[in-house]
This record gives sequence, C-alpha cells and structure tokens, in this order.
Amino acid sequence: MGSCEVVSGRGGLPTVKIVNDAATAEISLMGGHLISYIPKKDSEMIFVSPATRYQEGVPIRGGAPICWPWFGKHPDGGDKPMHGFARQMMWEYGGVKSACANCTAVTLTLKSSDATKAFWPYDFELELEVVVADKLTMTLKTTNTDSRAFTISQAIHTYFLISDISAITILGFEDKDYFNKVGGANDLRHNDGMIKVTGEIDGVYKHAPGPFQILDPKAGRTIHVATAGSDSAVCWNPWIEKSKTLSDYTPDAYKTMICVETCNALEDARTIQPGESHAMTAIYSIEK
Ligand code: TA6
Repeated sequence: MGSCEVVSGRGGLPTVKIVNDAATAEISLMGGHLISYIPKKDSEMIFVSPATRYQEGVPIRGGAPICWPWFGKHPDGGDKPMHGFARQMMWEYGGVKSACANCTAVTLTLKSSDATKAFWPYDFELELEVVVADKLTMTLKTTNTDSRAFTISQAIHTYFLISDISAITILGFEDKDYFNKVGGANDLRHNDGMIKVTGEIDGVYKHAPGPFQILDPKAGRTIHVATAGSDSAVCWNPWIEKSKTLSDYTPDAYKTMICVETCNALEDARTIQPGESHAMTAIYSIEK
C-alpha cells in the first residue's frame, strides 16, 4: 500500500513524503510545493536549486511553485510578491484521498485568512490534489467562498530536471503566438517550430493547452506534459545573465532545468463567481 506521512523534511519544513510501488514524492507544506517526484522506472523528474533555502515565507527555487492568485507581477504593481502569495505561505495537509499499491492521492489546502487578506481581499479555498503514480497529476482547484466574483491568474510553474539545456528539444509550442518577456519586454511574437534553447527564453504562450514534450536524448527520456483547465503556458530558461538576478540560484543551474508551466495567464485569467470553482490540472509522465 505504500506510505504517506508528514515528516520534518528539507530545511526542517513539514513535508508530505509519499512512497508507493510506482514512485516516491515530496511536497513541502510551505507553499504547497512539490519538490521531488521519482518514478520507480526512472530517476528524479524535478529540478530544485542547490541554493534554495527551505525557509518559511521564502519561495522555494525549483520544484513546482504554485503561482496564485496572480501570475507574474501583481496587476496593481507595488511591492506585492511576484507570482502571488500562495507559494510563500504554510498550507494545511488535507490527508490521503485515496491509496493503492501504486497510486497515492493527497490534498493540501490554503484558505483565506487575515494573512492572505493583507495581499488580496477575497475569501477563498485553494486545494492542491497531487496523485503520485507512474505519472504525476497535480490539480489546483480554486473555490470562491466570497460574496463577490474575483479573477485569478495562476500557474503550476514546474522546473523539470534535464541532462543538458543544449541537448533538449521542446515540442507543443509550434505555430503559437506568445508574449516575449525576455529583458522585461512584453512584445507579441509568433513561434513557428520546435524550441531549442540557445539563450534566455521567457514566453507566455496563447491558446496553448498542450500537450507538450521535453525530448532529452542524453537522459534517454521524454517528459510529457498534458493539461486541463488551462489555455496558456510558459516556456522559460533564464540562461546566463538572468540567472545572476535570481534568488537562491546558482550560475550553472540553467544548464539542467527547463520550465514548462501550465497556466491561466494574461488573457487566459479566470473569473470565478461566488460559490463556484475552477480547477487547473497538469499531468506529467516519462517515456523512456
Ligand atoms: O515564468 C517565468 C518567470 O515569470 C520568469 O520571468 C522568472 O521571473 C521566473 O518566472 C521565476 O520567477 P521567481 O519569482 O520565482 O524568481
């Protein structure tokens, strides 16, 4: 049946540790932040910066950051945290939803509080369901418990571990328009073909529900990304210069990570009516 328990994990943070016949996984309650997924038939799928601090209130660099209730800079500007506040708050462990020998489903929740209202005035319940099996399924469900409608933008901002940035190819973004964010730009461009990374890339792609593939021949694997409830996606690698500006990052880290992020970003932001919910799902699997 495997095991699922909250332990004192990296940096002493409370961490959900899951072991079953198909895979192992670690999810920090700080940020509702998945930091490891290792399928039995393969090796670690998730990149985490060796310099990340694992400290309450400090976003973990790497893993699968939960960017919520806004993606990127706060719409009103100011000093509100980049990518929202959910990834820097302590979530509650919601328990095991279901379990069998090779599959474990757990939930983590974040509910509105005085602390969240310091950033965002609405009442909400945020639930992350993680299903650990021979594939990894992450579903982020927002429920509006307020009397007012609210609009969110969000991302499951996953950093994938790769062998060598110069050896991978990313598929699924062909023939898509995207907002180029490199160097603080925001210009609309069109991507024609498969993505090879030869410098900083940072694109918010429109009408991009996937599926996506990260072909990593040096690692002998392809990582597949499927989504639901999402029509936008980000492909990001900071390369050399941007890496120098990132907190808790190391100069060479860009060589072994790529972000393919499942989003409701920009025009794909979602308005949720009182009492209603919206769920966004990312499904990761590895093909040898
Ligand atoms: O999704 C790409 C991005 O918006 C980049 O522009 C970069 O800022 C990255 O997210 C990481 O953001 P963070 O706040 O974690 O440093």
